[in-house]
Amino acid sequence: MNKFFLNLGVQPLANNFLKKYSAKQPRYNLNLYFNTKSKMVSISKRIPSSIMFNSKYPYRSSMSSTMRLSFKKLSNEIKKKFNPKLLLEIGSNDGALLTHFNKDKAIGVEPCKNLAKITKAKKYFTYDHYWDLKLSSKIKKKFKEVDLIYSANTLTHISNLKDVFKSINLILSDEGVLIVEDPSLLECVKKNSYDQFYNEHIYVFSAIALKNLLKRFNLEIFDIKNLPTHGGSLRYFVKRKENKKYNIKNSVKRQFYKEIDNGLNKFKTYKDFATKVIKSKNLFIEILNKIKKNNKKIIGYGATAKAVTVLNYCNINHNFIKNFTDTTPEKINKFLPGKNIKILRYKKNILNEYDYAFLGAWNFKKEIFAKEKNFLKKGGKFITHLPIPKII
Ligand code: JHZ
Repeated sequence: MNKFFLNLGVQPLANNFLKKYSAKQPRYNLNLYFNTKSKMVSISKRIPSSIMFNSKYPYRSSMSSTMRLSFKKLSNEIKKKFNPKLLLEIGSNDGALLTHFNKDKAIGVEPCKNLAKITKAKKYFTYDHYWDLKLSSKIKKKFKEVDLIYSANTLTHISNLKDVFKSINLILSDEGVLIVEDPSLLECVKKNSYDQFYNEHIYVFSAIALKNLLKRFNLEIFDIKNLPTHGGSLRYFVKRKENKKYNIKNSVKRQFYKEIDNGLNKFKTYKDFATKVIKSKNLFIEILNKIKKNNKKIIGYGATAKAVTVLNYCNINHNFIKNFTDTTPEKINKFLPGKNIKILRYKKNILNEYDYAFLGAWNFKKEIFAKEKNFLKKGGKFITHLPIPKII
Protein backbone atom coordinates (compact mmCIF):
# COMPACT_ATOMS: atom_id res chain seq x y z
CA MET A 1 0.00 0.00 0.00
CA ASN A 2 1.26 3.50 -0.91
CA LYS A 3 1.20 5.87 2.07
CA PHE A 4 1.51 9.62 1.59
CA PHE A 5 4.10 11.47 3.69
CA LEU A 6 5.11 14.80 2.13
CA ASN A 7 3.72 17.48 -0.17
CA LEU A 8 6.46 19.51 -1.89
CA GLY A 9 3.97 21.88 -3.47
CA VAL A 10 3.32 22.66 -7.09
CA GLN A 11 6.50 22.24 -9.09
CA PRO A 12 7.51 23.04 -12.67
CA LEU A 13 9.44 20.57 -14.83
CA ALA A 14 12.84 20.58 -13.14
CA ASN A 15 14.82 21.06 -16.34
CA ASN A 16 12.44 23.31 -18.25
CA PHE A 17 14.76 26.29 -18.63
CA LEU A 18 12.84 28.92 -20.61
CA LYS A 19 14.28 31.76 -22.70
CA LYS A 20 11.43 33.98 -21.56
CA TYR A 21 9.89 33.62 -18.14
CA SER A 22 6.30 32.48 -18.21
CA ALA A 23 4.13 32.13 -15.14
CA LYS A 24 1.98 29.79 -17.21
CA GLN A 25 4.59 27.05 -17.67
CA PRO A 26 3.28 23.55 -16.76
CA ARG A 27 3.33 22.77 -13.05
CA TYR A 28 2.42 19.62 -11.17
CA ASN A 29 1.76 18.58 -7.60
CA LEU A 30 4.75 16.87 -6.03
CA ASN A 31 3.66 14.35 -3.40
CA LEU A 32 5.85 11.65 -1.87
CA TYR A 33 4.74 8.15 -0.95
CA PHE A 34 6.18 5.11 0.83
CA ASN A 35 5.07 1.65 -0.22
CA THR A 36 4.67 -0.48 2.91
CA LYS A 37 5.17 -3.73 0.98
CA SER A 38 7.97 -3.03 -1.49
CA LYS A 39 9.52 -0.28 0.75
CA MET A 40 9.90 1.90 -2.33
CA VAL A 41 9.72 5.68 -1.99
CA SER A 42 8.29 7.42 -5.03
CA ILE A 43 6.42 10.45 -6.29
CA SER A 44 2.81 10.18 -7.37
CA LYS A 45 2.59 12.25 -10.55
CA ARG A 46 4.23 10.56 -13.54
CA ILE A 47 5.05 12.90 -16.40
CA PRO A 48 5.53 11.21 -19.80
CA SER A 49 9.26 10.75 -20.50
CA SER A 50 8.93 12.48 -23.87
CA ILE A 51 7.96 15.72 -22.09
CA MET A 52 10.97 15.67 -19.75
CA PHE A 53 13.69 14.03 -21.82
CA ASN A 54 13.77 15.53 -25.27
CA SER A 55 16.17 17.15 -27.70
CA LYS A 56 16.52 20.21 -25.46
CA TYR A 57 17.52 18.41 -22.28
CA PRO A 58 20.14 20.66 -20.60
CA TYR A 59 21.83 18.40 -18.04
CA ARG A 60 25.35 17.35 -19.04
CA SER A 61 27.20 14.73 -16.96
CA SER A 62 30.63 16.05 -17.79
CA MET A 63 30.08 19.63 -16.55
CA SER A 64 31.99 19.13 -13.30
CA SER A 65 35.49 17.89 -12.67
CA THR A 66 34.14 15.80 -9.75
CA MET A 67 31.89 13.77 -12.08
CA ARG A 68 34.50 13.53 -14.84
CA LEU A 69 36.92 12.04 -12.33
CA SER A 70 34.29 9.69 -10.90
CA PHE A 71 33.52 8.26 -14.36
CA LYS A 72 37.19 7.93 -15.22
CA LYS A 73 37.88 6.02 -12.01
CA LEU A 74 34.91 3.75 -12.60
CA SER A 75 35.92 2.97 -16.18
CA ASN A 76 39.34 1.82 -14.91
CA GLU A 77 37.67 -0.32 -12.26
CA ILE A 78 35.31 -1.92 -14.80
CA LYS A 79 38.18 -2.74 -17.16
CA LYS A 80 40.25 -4.24 -14.36
CA LYS A 81 37.51 -6.22 -12.61
CA PHE A 82 35.20 -7.26 -15.43
CA ASN A 83 37.04 -6.58 -18.69
CA PRO A 84 33.76 -6.56 -20.67
CA LYS A 85 33.67 -7.60 -24.32
CA LEU A 86 30.74 -5.25 -24.75
CA LEU A 87 29.45 -2.56 -22.40
CA LEU A 88 26.09 -0.88 -22.76
CA GLU A 89 25.21 2.30 -20.93
CA ILE A 90 21.56 3.19 -20.32
CA GLY A 91 21.35 6.98 -20.21
CA SER A 92 24.81 7.65 -21.65
CA ASN A 93 24.21 11.43 -21.60
CA ASP A 94 27.19 13.25 -23.19
CA GLY A 95 29.48 10.24 -22.94
CA ALA A 96 31.23 11.05 -19.65
CA LEU A 97 31.71 7.30 -19.01
CA LEU A 98 31.30 5.79 -22.47
CA THR A 99 34.20 7.63 -24.04
CA HIS A 100 36.68 5.95 -21.66
CA PHE A 101 36.06 2.69 -23.54
CA ASN A 102 37.07 1.64 -27.05
CA LYS A 103 34.45 2.46 -29.68
CA ASP A 104 34.00 -1.20 -30.64
CA LYS A 105 33.45 -2.21 -27.00
CA ALA A 106 30.84 0.27 -25.82
CA ILE A 107 27.37 1.32 -26.93
CA GLY A 108 25.15 4.05 -25.56
CA VAL A 109 21.42 4.52 -25.13
CA GLU A 110 20.37 8.14 -24.73
CA PRO A 111 16.86 9.38 -25.56
CA CYS A 112 17.82 13.08 -25.50
CA LYS A 113 18.87 13.59 -29.10
CA ASN A 114 21.00 16.67 -28.35
CA LEU A 115 23.11 14.53 -25.99
CA ALA A 116 23.16 11.37 -28.14
CA LYS A 117 24.52 13.56 -30.94
CA ILE A 118 27.64 14.25 -28.88
CA THR A 119 28.67 10.59 -28.58
CA LYS A 120 27.53 9.82 -32.12
CA ALA A 121 29.87 12.56 -33.36
CA LYS A 122 32.68 10.78 -31.50
CA LYS A 123 31.71 7.61 -33.41
CA TYR A 124 30.23 5.76 -30.44
CA PHE A 125 27.30 3.57 -31.45
CA THR A 126 24.44 5.42 -29.71
CA TYR A 127 20.74 4.64 -29.82
CA ASP A 128 18.77 7.86 -29.36
CA HIS A 129 15.81 5.97 -27.86
CA TYR A 130 14.16 5.36 -24.49
CA TRP A 131 15.23 2.21 -22.73
CA ASP A 132 12.46 -0.35 -23.26
CA LEU A 133 11.74 -3.87 -24.49
CA LYS A 134 11.43 -2.80 -28.09
CA LEU A 135 14.90 -1.29 -28.05
CA SER A 136 16.51 -4.13 -26.14
CA SER A 137 15.07 -6.66 -28.66
CA LYS A 138 16.63 -4.60 -31.43
CA ILE A 139 19.98 -4.57 -29.59
CA LYS A 140 19.75 -8.33 -29.03
CA LYS A 141 19.31 -8.91 -32.76
CA LYS A 142 22.38 -6.85 -33.58
CA PHE A 143 24.75 -7.65 -30.69
CA LYS A 144 23.30 -10.94 -29.27
CA GLU A 145 24.28 -10.18 -25.68
CA VAL A 146 26.02 -7.65 -23.49
CA ASP A 147 28.28 -8.60 -20.59
CA LEU A 148 28.23 -5.29 -18.74
CA ILE A 149 25.28 -2.94 -18.42
CA TYR A 150 25.85 0.35 -16.62
CA SER A 151 23.34 2.97 -15.66
CA ALA A 152 23.88 6.07 -13.51
CA ASN A 153 21.07 8.39 -12.48
CA THR A 154 18.72 7.00 -15.09
CA LEU A 155 16.69 4.03 -13.82
CA THR A 156 15.07 6.20 -11.10
CA HIS A 157 13.81 8.40 -13.96
CA ILE A 158 11.80 5.62 -15.64
CA SER A 159 8.27 4.98 -14.47
CA ASN A 160 7.90 1.41 -15.73
CA LEU A 161 10.61 -0.46 -13.83
CA LYS A 162 9.14 -3.81 -14.84
CA ASP A 163 9.90 -3.00 -18.46
CA VAL A 164 13.37 -1.71 -17.47
CA PHE A 165 14.47 -4.97 -15.85
CA LYS A 166 12.78 -7.24 -18.42
CA SER A 167 14.74 -5.36 -21.08
CA ILE A 168 17.96 -5.80 -19.11
CA ASN A 169 17.27 -9.50 -18.63
CA LEU A 170 16.79 -9.94 -22.35
CA ILE A 171 20.34 -8.95 -23.28
CA LEU A 172 22.52 -9.45 -20.21
CA SER A 173 24.80 -12.48 -20.69
CA ASP A 174 24.56 -15.33 -18.14
CA GLU A 175 27.72 -14.22 -16.37
CA GLY A 176 27.12 -10.56 -17.10
CA VAL A 177 27.05 -7.74 -14.56
CA LEU A 178 24.65 -4.86 -14.17
CA ILE A 179 25.94 -1.75 -12.36
CA VAL A 180 23.34 0.70 -11.15
CA GLU A 181 24.22 4.02 -9.53
CA ASP A 182 21.69 6.40 -8.01
CA PRO A 183 21.25 8.77 -5.04
CA SER A 184 20.98 6.92 -1.76
CA LEU A 185 17.71 7.25 0.13
CA LEU A 186 19.58 6.81 3.40
CA GLU A 187 21.82 9.82 2.64
CA CYS A 188 18.77 11.76 1.53
CA VAL A 189 16.99 11.12 4.84
CA LYS A 190 20.13 11.78 6.90
CA LYS A 191 20.92 15.06 5.10
CA ASN A 192 17.29 16.10 4.86
CA SER A 193 17.86 16.55 1.12
CA TYR A 194 14.23 16.66 0.09
CA ASP A 195 15.46 18.33 -3.09
CA GLN A 196 16.35 14.89 -4.49
CA PHE A 197 12.64 14.64 -5.22
CA TYR A 198 11.41 16.29 -8.40
CA ASN A 199 9.39 15.15 -11.38
CA GLU A 200 12.38 13.44 -13.04
CA HIS A 201 13.19 11.43 -9.92
CA ILE A 202 10.20 9.13 -9.80
CA TYR A 203 11.99 6.95 -7.24
CA VAL A 204 14.82 7.38 -4.78
CA PHE A 205 16.12 3.87 -4.14
CA SER A 206 17.15 2.31 -0.87
CA ALA A 207 19.13 -0.94 -1.07
CA ILE A 208 16.16 -2.62 0.65
CA ALA A 209 13.67 -1.49 -2.00
CA LEU A 210 16.00 -2.28 -4.89
CA LYS A 211 16.63 -5.76 -3.54
CA ASN A 212 12.89 -6.42 -3.36
CA LEU A 213 12.46 -5.18 -6.90
CA LEU A 214 15.37 -7.15 -8.39
CA LYS A 215 14.12 -10.36 -6.81
CA ARG A 216 11.09 -10.25 -9.11
CA PHE A 217 13.46 -10.49 -12.09
CA ASN A 218 15.75 -13.16 -10.68
CA LEU A 219 18.52 -10.62 -10.15
CA GLU A 220 20.51 -9.99 -6.97
CA ILE A 221 22.93 -7.42 -5.57
CA PHE A 222 26.41 -8.84 -4.88
CA ASP A 223 28.30 -5.68 -3.91
CA ILE A 224 27.46 -2.12 -2.86
CA LYS A 225 29.71 0.93 -2.79
CA ASN A 226 28.91 4.20 -1.08
CA LEU A 227 29.89 7.16 -3.24
CA PRO A 228 30.10 10.86 -2.39
CA THR A 229 28.63 11.87 -5.77
CA HIS A 230 25.28 13.64 -6.03
CA GLY A 231 25.18 14.20 -2.30
CA GLY A 232 25.65 10.50 -1.50
CA SER A 233 24.94 7.72 -3.97
CA LEU A 234 25.03 3.95 -3.97
CA ARG A 235 26.64 1.89 -6.68
CA TYR A 236 24.99 -1.53 -6.84
CA PHE A 237 26.69 -4.49 -8.53
CA VAL A 238 24.00 -6.92 -9.71
CA LYS A 239 24.06 -10.40 -11.23
CA ARG A 240 21.66 -13.13 -12.21
CA LYS A 241 20.75 -15.34 -9.25
CA GLU A 242 22.13 -18.45 -10.99
CA ASN A 243 25.44 -16.72 -11.75
CA LYS A 244 27.93 -18.20 -9.27
CA LYS A 245 30.96 -16.34 -10.62
CA TYR A 246 30.62 -13.64 -7.94
CA ASN A 247 30.18 -14.09 -4.20
CA ILE A 248 27.86 -11.82 -2.31
CA LYS A 249 30.07 -9.37 -0.42
CA ASN A 250 29.58 -8.20 3.18
CA SER A 251 29.00 -4.69 1.87
CA VAL A 252 25.49 -5.79 0.91
CA LYS A 253 24.52 -6.93 4.41
CA ARG A 254 26.21 -3.87 5.91
CA GLN A 255 24.11 -1.52 3.81
CA PHE A 256 20.86 -3.38 4.67
CA TYR A 257 21.65 -3.21 8.39
CA LYS A 258 22.47 0.50 8.15
CA GLU A 259 19.19 1.16 6.38
CA ILE A 260 17.18 -0.90 8.88
CA ASP A 261 18.95 0.82 11.81
CA ASN A 262 17.88 4.13 10.33
CA GLY A 263 14.30 2.93 9.88
CA LEU A 264 14.11 3.03 6.08
CA ASN A 265 11.72 0.08 6.21
CA LYS A 266 9.25 1.98 8.44
CA PHE A 267 6.67 4.60 7.54
CA LYS A 268 7.35 6.59 10.71
CA THR A 269 10.82 7.52 9.41
CA TYR A 270 9.25 9.27 6.44
CA LYS A 271 6.69 11.10 8.61
CA ASP A 272 9.60 12.38 10.73
CA PHE A 273 11.48 13.33 7.56
CA ALA A 274 8.44 15.36 6.42
CA THR A 275 8.33 17.23 9.75
CA LYS A 276 12.02 18.13 9.39
CA VAL A 277 11.48 19.30 5.80
CA ILE A 278 8.71 21.70 6.85
CA LYS A 279 10.96 23.11 9.61
CA SER A 280 13.78 23.48 7.10
CA LYS A 281 11.52 25.45 4.75
CA ASN A 282 10.54 27.92 7.50
CA LEU A 283 14.12 28.44 8.63
CA PHE A 284 15.36 28.92 5.06
CA ILE A 285 12.74 31.62 4.42
CA GLU A 286 13.66 33.30 7.72
CA ILE A 287 17.35 33.47 6.77
CA LEU A 288 16.61 34.88 3.31
CA ASN A 289 14.20 37.44 4.78
CA LYS A 290 16.87 38.71 7.16
CA ILE A 291 19.38 39.10 4.31
CA LYS A 292 16.79 40.94 2.21
CA LYS A 293 15.98 43.32 5.06
CA ASN A 294 19.68 44.21 5.25
CA ASN A 295 19.63 45.02 1.52
CA LYS A 296 22.25 42.39 0.73
CA LYS A 297 22.44 40.64 -2.63
CA ILE A 298 22.22 36.88 -3.15
CA ILE A 299 23.16 34.85 -6.24
CA GLY A 300 22.31 31.17 -6.71
CA TYR A 301 25.33 28.98 -7.53
CA GLY A 302 24.48 26.03 -9.82
CA ALA A 303 21.01 26.04 -11.40
CA THR A 304 20.38 22.44 -10.39
CA ALA A 305 17.16 20.47 -10.58
CA LYS A 306 17.50 20.29 -6.80
CA ALA A 307 17.54 24.11 -6.48
CA VAL A 308 14.36 24.19 -8.56
CA THR A 309 12.64 21.97 -5.98
CA VAL A 310 13.86 24.10 -3.05
CA LEU A 311 12.96 27.48 -4.52
CA ASN A 312 9.55 26.39 -5.77
CA TYR A 313 8.73 24.61 -2.51
CA CYS A 314 9.85 27.58 -0.38
CA ASN A 315 8.37 30.07 -2.86
CA ILE A 316 11.56 32.07 -3.28
CA ASN A 317 11.69 34.47 -6.23
CA HIS A 318 14.05 37.11 -7.65
CA ASN A 319 13.26 39.48 -4.77
CA PHE A 320 15.33 37.13 -2.63
CA ILE A 321 17.76 35.52 -5.06
CA LYS A 322 18.57 38.02 -7.77
CA ASN A 323 20.24 35.69 -10.27
CA PHE A 324 21.77 32.27 -10.65
CA THR A 325 25.07 31.45 -12.27
CA ASP A 326 25.87 28.20 -14.06
CA THR A 327 28.48 26.82 -16.47
CA THR A 328 26.05 24.79 -18.60
CA PRO A 329 25.64 26.47 -22.01
CA GLU A 330 22.04 25.18 -22.30
CA LYS A 331 21.01 26.98 -19.07
CA ILE A 332 22.70 30.35 -19.61
CA ASN A 333 20.46 33.40 -20.17
CA LYS A 334 17.40 31.33 -19.41
CA PHE A 335 15.11 31.37 -16.38
CA LEU A 336 15.16 28.95 -13.49
CA PRO A 337 12.14 26.64 -13.97
CA GLY A 338 9.08 28.04 -12.23
CA LYS A 339 10.83 31.23 -11.14
CA ASN A 340 11.53 34.63 -12.62
CA ILE A 341 15.27 34.31 -11.89
CA LYS A 342 17.72 34.67 -14.74
CA ILE A 343 20.76 32.42 -15.06
CA LEU A 344 23.97 34.23 -15.86
CA ARG A 345 26.99 32.77 -17.60
CA TYR A 346 29.62 31.83 -15.03
CA LYS A 347 32.70 34.01 -15.13
CA LYS A 348 35.58 34.36 -12.74
CA ASN A 349 34.78 36.66 -9.83
CA ILE A 350 31.09 36.91 -10.73
CA LEU A 351 30.34 36.29 -7.04
CA ASN A 352 32.14 39.48 -6.04
CA GLU A 353 29.11 41.45 -7.22
CA TYR A 354 27.05 39.73 -4.51
CA ASP A 355 27.17 39.36 -0.72
CA TYR A 356 25.88 35.80 -0.52
CA ALA A 357 25.76 32.76 -2.79
CA PHE A 358 23.08 30.11 -2.34
CA LEU A 359 24.64 26.68 -2.93
CA GLY A 360 22.25 25.22 -5.51
CA ALA A 361 24.92 22.66 -6.40
CA TRP A 362 25.62 21.73 -2.77
CA ASN A 363 26.78 18.30 -3.91
CA PHE A 364 29.83 20.03 -5.45
CA LYS A 365 30.59 22.10 -2.35
CA LYS A 366 34.26 21.05 -2.23
CA GLU A 367 34.87 21.81 -5.90
CA ILE A 368 33.02 25.14 -5.64
CA PHE A 369 34.73 26.30 -2.42
CA ALA A 370 38.11 25.57 -3.98
CA LYS A 371 37.13 27.61 -7.04
CA GLU A 372 35.67 30.53 -5.09
CA LYS A 373 38.45 31.18 -2.56
CA ASN A 374 38.53 34.82 -3.60
CA PHE A 375 34.87 35.41 -2.74
CA LEU A 376 35.33 33.77 0.64
CA LYS A 377 38.50 35.76 1.32
CA LYS A 378 36.67 38.99 0.59
CA GLY A 379 34.05 38.13 3.19
CA GLY A 380 31.46 36.63 0.83
CA LYS A 381 29.32 33.90 2.38
CA PHE A 382 27.53 30.84 1.11
CA ILE A 383 24.03 29.82 2.14
CA THR A 384 23.06 26.19 2.29
CA HIS A 385 19.72 24.61 3.10
CA LEU A 386 21.28 21.29 4.18
CA PRO A 387 21.13 19.51 6.59
CA ILE A 388 19.62 22.60 8.20
CA PRO A 389 19.53 26.02 6.54
CA LYS A 390 22.47 28.17 7.53
CA ILE A 391 25.08 30.66 6.38
CA ILE A 392 28.54 29.11 5.97
P1 JHZ B 1 23.89 18.51 -10.60
C1 JHZ B 1 20.59 16.48 -12.68
O1 JHZ B 1 20.29 17.02 -11.40
C2 JHZ B 1 19.33 15.98 -13.30
P2 JHZ B 1 20.94 18.37 -10.90
C3 JHZ B 1 19.14 14.52 -13.31
N1 JHZ B 1 17.75 14.25 -13.16
C4 JHZ B 1 19.90 13.78 -12.26
O2 JHZ B 1 19.48 12.74 -11.83
C5 JHZ B 1 21.17 14.33 -11.77
O3 JHZ B 1 21.56 15.46 -12.52
C6 JHZ B 1 22.27 13.34 -11.86
C7 JHZ B 1 26.50 23.56 -12.41
N2 JHZ B 1 27.84 23.84 -11.89
O4 JHZ B 1 24.89 17.59 -11.15
C8 JHZ B 1 26.44 22.56 -13.52
C9 JHZ B 1 28.39 25.11 -12.04
O5 JHZ B 1 27.75 26.00 -12.63
O6 JHZ B 1 23.95 18.75 -9.16
C10 JHZ B 1 25.07 21.99 -13.36
O7 JHZ B 1 24.11 22.79 -14.03
N3 JHZ B 1 29.63 25.33 -11.53
C11 JHZ B 1 19.62 13.96 -14.61
O8 JHZ B 1 20.64 19.45 -11.87
C12 JHZ B 1 24.81 22.07 -11.87
O9 JHZ B 1 25.70 23.05 -11.37
C13 JHZ B 1 30.36 24.40 -10.88
O10 JHZ B 1 31.49 24.68 -10.44
O11 JHZ B 1 20.53 18.56 -9.51
C14 JHZ B 1 25.07 20.76 -11.15
O12 JHZ B 1 24.01 19.91 -11.37
C15 JHZ B 1 29.77 23.10 -10.71
C16 JHZ B 1 30.53 22.04 -9.97
C17 JHZ B 1 28.52 22.86 -11.23
O13 JHZ B 1 22.49 17.92 -11.02
